[in-house]
Amino acid sequence: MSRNITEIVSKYNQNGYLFPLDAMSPEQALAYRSQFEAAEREYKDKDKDKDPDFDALVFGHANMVLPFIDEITRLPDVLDPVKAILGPDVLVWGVNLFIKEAESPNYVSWHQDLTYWDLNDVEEVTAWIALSPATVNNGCMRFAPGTHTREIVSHHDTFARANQLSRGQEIEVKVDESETVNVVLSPGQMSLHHGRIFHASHANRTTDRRIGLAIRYITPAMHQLSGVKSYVTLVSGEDRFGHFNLVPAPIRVMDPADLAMARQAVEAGEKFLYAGAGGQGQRRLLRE
Ligand SMILES: O=C(O)CCC(=O)C(=O)O
Repeated sequence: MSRNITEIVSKYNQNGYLFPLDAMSPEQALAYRSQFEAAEREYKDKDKDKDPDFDALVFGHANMVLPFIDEITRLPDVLDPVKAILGPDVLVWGVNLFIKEAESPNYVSWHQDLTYWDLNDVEEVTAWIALSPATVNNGCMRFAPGTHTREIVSHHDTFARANQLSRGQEIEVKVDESETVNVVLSPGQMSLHHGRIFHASHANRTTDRRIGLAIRYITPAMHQLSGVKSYVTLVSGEDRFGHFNLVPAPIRVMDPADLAMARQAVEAGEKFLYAGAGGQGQRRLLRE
């Protein structure tokens, strides 16, 4: 898709999403995937007992502990369309690595992102970058066009084991599947989506992993309604508000100082992400 900024903004505003956009070359995507999988081998499997938080840190704040993920959040081809939507001042509020293992039943139920994020406004956009192919068979995202114009609808928590969301939350509105679109992406391509769009994804029925990096960009004018100061990185322009804790780029892969900061970020997020969940949602990713 061409990089006509006016077209990007108008299509995004109309549908609540936009894809495919080129975030990087397929070769670069493969190289980032290899770097991530090397870090997984080194820290997740080997040191699981030493650092049981690997999954929680990497799932929610990979950009704070893995420099190559921070680098992706700052790539011009990723940031330019985001800035067209949000303006020149941009923070990264969170980075979720959504991995569906080969032949895994894990899925994502229909939801609206902003439901539990405790943010006061909708000046947010997610860039979802494919580090592997995202296909119908391996559980690419699906969007319900135009639903970003709706307010946040009721969700209920299911805590379903195979649901990859923090509370297994799903919307209580019937989604007409025939009117949804499959967000099929090649490695290196990305989609952009609005924080109120209805979206979901099926299980992975293939023999390879499906790896997507969901970067949550917000403007510095936003704030947490609860007063919690979340931990963010400034990736464009300036922060003239001071509503968040600004975190520097990580020093090296899984550096202890960065890990300590990322742990604080996880703890801050838990104050609102699991509010009202009766303790059920706490670090549930550790058991997946
Ligand atoms: O990766 C997926 O399948 C779902 C991602 C998602 O829900 C999101 O990025 O908001």
